[in-house]
Amino acid sequence: MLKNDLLLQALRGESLERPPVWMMRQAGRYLKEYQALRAKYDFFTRVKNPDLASDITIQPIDSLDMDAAILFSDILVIPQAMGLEVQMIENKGPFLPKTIQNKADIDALKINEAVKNLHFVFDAITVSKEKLNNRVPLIGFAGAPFTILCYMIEGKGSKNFDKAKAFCFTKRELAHELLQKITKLTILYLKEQIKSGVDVVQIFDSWSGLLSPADFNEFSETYLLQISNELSDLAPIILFPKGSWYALEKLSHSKASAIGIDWTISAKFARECTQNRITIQGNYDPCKLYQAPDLIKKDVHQLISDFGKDKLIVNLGHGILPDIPLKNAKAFVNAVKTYKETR
Ligand code: 1CP
Repeated sequence: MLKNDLLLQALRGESLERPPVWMMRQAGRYLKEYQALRAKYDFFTRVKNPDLASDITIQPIDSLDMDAAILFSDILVIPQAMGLEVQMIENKGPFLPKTIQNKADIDALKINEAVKNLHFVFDAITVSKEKLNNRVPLIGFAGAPFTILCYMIEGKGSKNFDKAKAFCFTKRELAHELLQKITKLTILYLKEQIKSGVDVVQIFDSWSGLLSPADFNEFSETYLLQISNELSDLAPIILFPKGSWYALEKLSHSKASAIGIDWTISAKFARECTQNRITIQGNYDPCKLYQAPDLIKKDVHQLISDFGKDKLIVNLGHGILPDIPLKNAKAFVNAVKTYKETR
């Protein structure tokens, strides 16, 4: 039994004294314990060694005491397991030397073998659960099919992912073939993560906000719904279609348990669109963590009042930045823990 299951309660929509809190990218570079391992081992060694990955997973729980851990891994293990080379270039980000261009490239992508190639993730989950010793729930994750397609076509990070979008619009059938293949593997992958012990799964659609509402329906939502329909009986799901404010209403009718939002969406708008049908996760601007701790505390209490304390998971609107002082990250977490309704 979990000692702290606030996150699971919030995902079930139960009324709580205060909402749970965790931070996207909480297992990462703003922690000196992480930097120490980063200096010794390259990125994919950290990801693929279950002992290292699980140590990094629990670092933020030990030092900041969040209400949930998220597995240290990356969304790009999926293209890698399907057979594409993925390099992580120091201080720059991912690079895929060979991108997907045509039908033969898509046909060559593996699915069944890919699940076997991902066993290091399932092992890291098992070891993380042991090290967490039931303190808090463990969140597993995957990239949304559209976001994974972005990297498979573009080959690296990009501001607008023009090539990836051009592929979708000019080679529509191939794009859907690729999205469907990624979806199939993602469902198998997340089922295996749940079997290995994750309590919740989050789907990161980091680039869905680059799409118009109609294109989002076609290239992203279709696949997010397939994933939620397949998994919702097995574990609660958090969908994070970053920037896709127009998707809130429709996704609030999906089988997901929560929707993550970024800071461009107001609490009022989010609650109006979703009518309390679903828990909201978010949405503090990660740049505001540069402010002094007392201002962070004031903002966080305001955020909770604006959304209401129930059906809320306090988080950032995107990942924590690498140079945020630890005391500021702590102020964020502690502000949630000291929140008391003043009515
Ligand atoms: O230490 C380092 O220098 C590597 C930085 C880093 C880290 C800490 C990368 C490279 N990935 C990660 C871990 C990671 N990635 C986690 C760990 C769990 C956590 O603490 O949250 C998660 C959930 C991810 C997911 C991820 N990877 C996303 C989706 C979330 C998001 O931020 O939008 C994306 C888009 C990636 C790709 C990726 N991996 C790494 C970088 C720098 C990037 C982004 C590249 C780009 O700008 O396009």
